[in-house]
Amino acid sequence: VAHVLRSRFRGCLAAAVAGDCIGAEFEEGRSRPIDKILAYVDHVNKQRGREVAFTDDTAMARSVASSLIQCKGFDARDMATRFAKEYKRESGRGYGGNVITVFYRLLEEDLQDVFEPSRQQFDGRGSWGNGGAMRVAPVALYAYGDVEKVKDIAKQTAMITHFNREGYNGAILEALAVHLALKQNKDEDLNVIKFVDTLLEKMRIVEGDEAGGSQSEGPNIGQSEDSKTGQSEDPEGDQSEEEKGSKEAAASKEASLPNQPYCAKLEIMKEFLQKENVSRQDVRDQLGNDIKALNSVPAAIFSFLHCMRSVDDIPTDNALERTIIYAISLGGDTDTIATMAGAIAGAYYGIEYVPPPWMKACEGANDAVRFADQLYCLATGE
Ligand code: 8NA
Ligand code: MG
Ligand code: MG
Ligand code: MG
Repeated sequence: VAHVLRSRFRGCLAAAVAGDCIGAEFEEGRSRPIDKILAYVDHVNKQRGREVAFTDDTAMARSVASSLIQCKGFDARDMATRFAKEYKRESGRGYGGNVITVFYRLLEEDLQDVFEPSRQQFDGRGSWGNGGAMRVAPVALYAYGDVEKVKDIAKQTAMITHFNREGYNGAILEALAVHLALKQNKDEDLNVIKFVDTLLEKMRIVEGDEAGGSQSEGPNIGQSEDSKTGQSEDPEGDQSEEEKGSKEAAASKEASLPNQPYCAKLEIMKEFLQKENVSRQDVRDQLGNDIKALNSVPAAIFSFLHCMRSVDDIPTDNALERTIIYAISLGGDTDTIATMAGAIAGAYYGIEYVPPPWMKACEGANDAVRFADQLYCLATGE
């Protein structure tokens, strides 16, 4: 069992890298004809020596992973500094247009509060871009044993650059999807509807907790994750099971309200998964495919679930490969949707499903395996 889990940790980070590297070729394009994508994948498979470069998605995921590993937990200032220094070192990785102003401020020597630059983005609204979600997979690995910790660290890692509720909630949803994929028993067929229902149940609480609530409180600055593991700080710790139940029921009634936008998209996803045929145009129109977290995390999760079965115009038996190709074929923010879909698929299928030519061609794929092994040690104590 242990080697299976290790393989899934590796698969998660390696497939995330592959999705970014291969997806980057098609970024910003309108929907691409599937033949073009298949031809490009063919070309990648035949690469000899020359690497396919990763972009901001992987650059930032590497900082998330190395910070968690070096600090043996979440340390906001350490992670923020890694993001900013990495940007300074290689600024040409295709970063989002506004996040770079956060990086410059994070490099200021007299900065007191690492969340302050992010909080000030867009006149205090914070960024709703998918930059928090695209890099979150290592968090799901590190916090493997504890779903509350997955949510908490996912939110805080995102908030370093993405203070808008849609920005960090997208990171929470992506982290939960990776977490759930890791936990699936592969001896049983994965029930795609149940998978979405589980995410819905969790996101109703995430989005319900905050409905109408202030988002200006922010996380506990400078507090290391280790120093606040006390159960007493669990916000639901003093509630009875009954109270929790009624809270869930109330939240469930509100699921389709516009202040629970991720739940609304998960409901649409369920409808799509129950249909025999769903066109890519429907996915683009209703789930989205752009740089907003809300318009890309759902598309990534859908790509994974949709590609459990064969897809007519993608002639491969490898479901992980199919997932990444399908994610790219949705067009729009292709590298980011493919990296997020890849992380989920890799966490489910394991490293054996990542095509060896991709491991060879994609820059940083072998580093991803090393990060995964270190996170595996931290998460399991092995
Ligand atoms: P970000 O935080 O700079 O956000 C990206 C963009 O979203 C900003 O430049 C704004 O135009 C817009 N935006 C975000 N929040 C708001 C708001 N509250 N009000 C108005 N506009 C807003 O960057 P990020 O880290 O979220 O990165 C997101 C994407 O950018 C990733 O896909 C990444 O790969 C990169 N990127 C995307 C493309 C593309 O697909 N078009 C191209 C190059 C780079
Ligand atoms: Mg990118
Ligand atoms: Mg790019
Ligand atoms: Mg992108």
